[in-house]
Amino acid sequence: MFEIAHFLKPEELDEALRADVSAGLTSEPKTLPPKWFYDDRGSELFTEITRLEEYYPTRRERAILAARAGEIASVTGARTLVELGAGSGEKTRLLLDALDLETYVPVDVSDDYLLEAAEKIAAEYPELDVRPVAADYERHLSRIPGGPRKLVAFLGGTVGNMVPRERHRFLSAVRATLGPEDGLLLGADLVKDEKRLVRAYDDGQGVTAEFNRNVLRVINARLDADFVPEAFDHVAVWNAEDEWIEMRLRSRGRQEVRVGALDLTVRFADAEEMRTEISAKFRPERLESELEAAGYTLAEFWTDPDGDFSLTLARPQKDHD
Ligand code: AVJ
Repeated sequence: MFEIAHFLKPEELDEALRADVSAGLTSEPKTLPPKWFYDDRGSELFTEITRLEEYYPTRRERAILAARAGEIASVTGARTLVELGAGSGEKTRLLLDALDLETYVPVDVSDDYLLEAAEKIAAEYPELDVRPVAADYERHLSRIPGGPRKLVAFLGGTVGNMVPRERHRFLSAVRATLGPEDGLLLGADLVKDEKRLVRAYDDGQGVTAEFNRNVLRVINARLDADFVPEAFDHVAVWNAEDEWIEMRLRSRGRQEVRVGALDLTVRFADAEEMRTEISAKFRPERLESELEAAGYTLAEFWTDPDGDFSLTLARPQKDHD
């Protein structure tokens, strides 16, 4: 029906994976970036996570969007919606129903998912110009098409996957794509009771554990590696100093892993932990100061009734134009 604009050639994606895995597995301590969780199985596992009783963020953000979509429409007058990390699009519909849009630009790295979601939305909203873009929103922001009265949405709390320095760079790069009438709609999870936070990342059914191990399956399949996913335990801890959840994989015993495509042999000590994700949680003041430092002013700040999750509407600072 339509084509995806590809800013990411499959070779580039492969090259980025190789570079990340090679750097991560040879550093001390070992790390792997979370963006490689999301092959088809990883995306399905994440969808399963969003339905878990313990995992509150998706439900809370949806509640805020349901309550505020009308206000978002009237305050922004948005005609163009650019959604970064578009995913499955359930929450998107709340925005599409409320906004009076001409153009919808879903952006995601995983293009199978993207095309499927975009086709469904195009069928449901025949008046809407749907222009899916396969891109890495950390690298290709300036090339993503826009339109008049643009609202850039970055939902789900994915901003928490970045460390503060990366967040600043990312928020500034988004800011650089905004005109004076445009805005950023940012979903961010909030600091709360440690027990609830840890449970949200270490559920009783072990879905998050499978999601975490899935990154090893992705590396096995794409880089000809021989990780035994079951030989790693899922660990979720609250880092109180940095105020983020860390997911790690802990080696059960000593083991040696071969990554064929990198011609690399990696050794794990018994109980060695490899970090696979951070998920930062915010205090409202911090969110505001980070947005201000990146050239925004806070137009609206909403939470759900329990104050679990936040949705911020930020606008470009006037003196920056
Ligand atoms: C999709 C990045 C928002 O950090 O909460 C869920 C991913 N990791 N459970 C998050 C995730 C473990 C999720 N984000």
